[in-house]
Amino acid sequence: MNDRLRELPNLLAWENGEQVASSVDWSPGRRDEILDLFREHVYGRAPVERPASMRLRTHETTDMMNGRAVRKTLSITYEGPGGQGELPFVLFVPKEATKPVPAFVLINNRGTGLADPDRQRVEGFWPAELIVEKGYAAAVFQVEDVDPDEHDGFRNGVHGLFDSPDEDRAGDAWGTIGAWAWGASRVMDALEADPAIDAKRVALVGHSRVGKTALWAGAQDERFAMIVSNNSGCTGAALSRGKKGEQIEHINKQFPHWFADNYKQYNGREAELPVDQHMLLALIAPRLLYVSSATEDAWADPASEFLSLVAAEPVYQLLGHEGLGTDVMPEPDVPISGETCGYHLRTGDHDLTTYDWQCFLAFADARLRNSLNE
Ligand code: GTR
Repeated sequence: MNDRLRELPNLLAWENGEQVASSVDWSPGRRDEILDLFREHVYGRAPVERPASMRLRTHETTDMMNGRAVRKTLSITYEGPGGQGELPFVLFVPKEATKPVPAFVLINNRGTGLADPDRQRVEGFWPAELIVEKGYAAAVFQVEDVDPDEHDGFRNGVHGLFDSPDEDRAGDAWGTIGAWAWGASRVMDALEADPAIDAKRVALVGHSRVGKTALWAGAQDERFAMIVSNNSGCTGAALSRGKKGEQIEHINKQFPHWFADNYKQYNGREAELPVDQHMLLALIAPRLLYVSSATEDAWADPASEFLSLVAAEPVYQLLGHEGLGTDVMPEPDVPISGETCGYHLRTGDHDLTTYDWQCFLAFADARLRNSLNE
């Protein structure tokens, strides 16, 4: 056993030290305890789930991709004490589909240029044509439409709408990653309402800061059948204890708005955190989970991303499934998968590429189409 695994908080021991005896104790049970620890110490608590005021509007339906897909432009509106918000998103649905199709949702933090809804620019970051060709719907939303990626004192975006402006901000109030995860759940609400979509087979994908977001969204919202976390590194897939590259202190200093304020107590004190990131991955069990790394992405630390997936395996097993099924890190560009989890290490830089998507799609072809949800 890798020595780093011995240092981790025990997934299968209750906070009072007793062992989790069987799958019956997982959910409701130990799973809720872990989820609450992440809310309290890391990502913060969202003050609202689906707002009662939420409305969905379809603005336009257009034939695209040489008639192979229909593009829908939609928006979700909601009201909070601080005013009204609007989250636009785009959805391509394969045209030849005769029944509801599974879908891939990309959370995009890199601007519409890399996920162009008009397809004037086609980039590997969001190969919507490839996704559609494989029989999936492809949806995308922009993070800044939910909450800006800057430290604005939580005045703008959904924080401005739903947080109480009068009170001091609580140590466990949601940060920006929590807000983006909330946005992903609202898009899921919208997909559930669309008869063209098989909402029991929706995969949520994020790269880097939104790879962290995809994991947090999947941990909280069990409607997502598959989560893909690409190069998510620190406070994403990677274990914090013993991590190389970016550490908690770096991330909290550079991005003070991403997490709950409480998380700053753990700057340089990883060993004192009551959780580590394998516990976040385990919250996705028994659903499908794919983690991907890149050889040049030392800041994210591929070895710590891989080991985290290995360390989540006991929960998949507790629930009667195989996770990744191995603790041997594969060579670059050799994707591996077990019954419910997949992993690859791409040669190259911190990025989301067509190769990564091909691996996600191959995994989904094998696992999501016959997912555990049925
Ligand atoms: C980096 C940050 C990483 C990662 C990345 C990104 O600067 O340190 O945690 O989130 O940004 O989103 O590209």
